[in-house]
Amino acid sequence: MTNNKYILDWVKEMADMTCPDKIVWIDGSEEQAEKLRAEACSTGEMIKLNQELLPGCYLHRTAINDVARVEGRTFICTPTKEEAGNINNWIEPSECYERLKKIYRGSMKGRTMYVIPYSMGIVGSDFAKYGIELTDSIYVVLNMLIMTRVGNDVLDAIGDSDNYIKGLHSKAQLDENNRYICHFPQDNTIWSVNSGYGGNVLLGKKCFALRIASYLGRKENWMAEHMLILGVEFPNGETKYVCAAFPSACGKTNLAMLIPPEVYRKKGIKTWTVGDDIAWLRIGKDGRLWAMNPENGFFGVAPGTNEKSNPNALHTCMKDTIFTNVCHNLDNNTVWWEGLDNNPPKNALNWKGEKWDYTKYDKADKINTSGAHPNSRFTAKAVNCPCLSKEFNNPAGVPVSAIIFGGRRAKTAPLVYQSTSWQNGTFVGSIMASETTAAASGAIGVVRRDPMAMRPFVGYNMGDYWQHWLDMGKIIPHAPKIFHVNWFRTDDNGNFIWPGFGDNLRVVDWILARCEGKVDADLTAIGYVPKPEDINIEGLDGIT
Ligand code: OXD
Ligand code: MN
Repeated sequence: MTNNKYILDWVKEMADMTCPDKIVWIDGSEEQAEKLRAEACSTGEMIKLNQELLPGCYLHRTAINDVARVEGRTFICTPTKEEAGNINNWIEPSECYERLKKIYRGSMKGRTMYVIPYSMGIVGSDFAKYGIELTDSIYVVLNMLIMTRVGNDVLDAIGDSDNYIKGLHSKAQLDENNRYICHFPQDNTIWSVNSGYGGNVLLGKKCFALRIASYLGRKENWMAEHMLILGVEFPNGETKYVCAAFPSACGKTNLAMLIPPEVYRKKGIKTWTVGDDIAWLRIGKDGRLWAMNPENGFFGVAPGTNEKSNPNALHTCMKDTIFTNVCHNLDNNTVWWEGLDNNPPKNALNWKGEKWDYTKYDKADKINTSGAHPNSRFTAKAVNCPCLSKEFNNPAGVPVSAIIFGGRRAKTAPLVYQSTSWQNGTFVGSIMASETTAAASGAIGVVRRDPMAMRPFVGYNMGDYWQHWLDMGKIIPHAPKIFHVNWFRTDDNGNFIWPGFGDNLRVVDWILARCEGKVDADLTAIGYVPKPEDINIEGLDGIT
């Protein structure tokens, strides 16, 4: 534990308000985690899956009304509305604290409050940031143990300072009308109540590593972005890194874990995953922009993940994984989701825990007829990823050659183009748009503007965020080049034009060649576009 007075006083104050029966400090040990898993299984909060086929794997179901991030109930609580901007929801901080205190009061009665000290980044390193999450959910504890670096060494690293993010989460009654995900950037505080869905309650992820961190980044001259980090290793042994920002459920995990097409593999080109969702970017001593992944695991979308689309993700989640809201195959006590294979289980429970009849599946009504919820997830350890980069634990991260923006657009946006400068690239990021997905509640498939894929995640005014991008451009001596991609264009019959998945490396290859000045391009009104012959389509069926 700790003697840190700030921490002890704050834990006491929160416990006095929420009234848990007991308080348990999470120490990061396997022994404690195992006890919690057993407890969660004994209460039905988690189901232990077939340990021969899926060692260390569990299934959890959230409440039916609580399956995605709730952007309408997510608030940035800065003293003035201008600081939060006109895209974020805003409540004045003292009003918000008062409103939420009423909901939190007594909400942990009969429950345990867990104290989770966690680090975003390598504990003790220059660029790590620390948080403590208080929660009444074992599911949250077990997910945080996978997604972040948890334990007593974090308390040691915080020492006697008050420099840590104070997160309070209570499931309360899971009442959607009183669900709040609130950020107080000036107070280093996050309060989340009445939800049990990952994106709302694993406070290290969206709440800290994006919303609070983007605010800190602006103050401290760095950037927190909704980006994957991918390494491409060339036969000469050199590895180049790109960061890519796509909105939720648009294939960041797939690009981060891609397997090169055969023609590339034959040439000895390999790809490595550094991160699949969040990048913290700062200027290195060499004047380049460096990216590190503050997380320690993947909270990936399950549906659509299969041996072809993303074998690396599939292998990553074959052990030590918590599955949420997927379909439960009762014949062999394993899990299934739409798009895993063509063999839906005949004897199964759907994501709601009801008997599921796969023959009734209707694509137009996925929520009610699918086995797995469209936003069902796997929480899996990064160390289990077969293509994890050897730089994953490098506290400084990796130097970035290119930043890629992209969205899901059936029409309009071309396969790839390059901006003409950092400033123009900032503009390209700012006009990003994408068709909405199931990762957030609301309509699906509608084009919405999602600047830098950060619309739901900027912890302050979007206008100031763009200014921060422009300001950073002035102080990065060797800035990455900025590109835009769209894997999702369709023909008039609605079929995808580009094969996507591993073949996206062909586009990344062009991007890296551009960064090195190895390939020419045509300057158009939107920026540089490739000459058709410069995208390598060798071995690509059906494209000539
Ligand atoms: C996520 C999201 O879970 O963006 O990564 O919703
Ligand atoms: Mn995300």
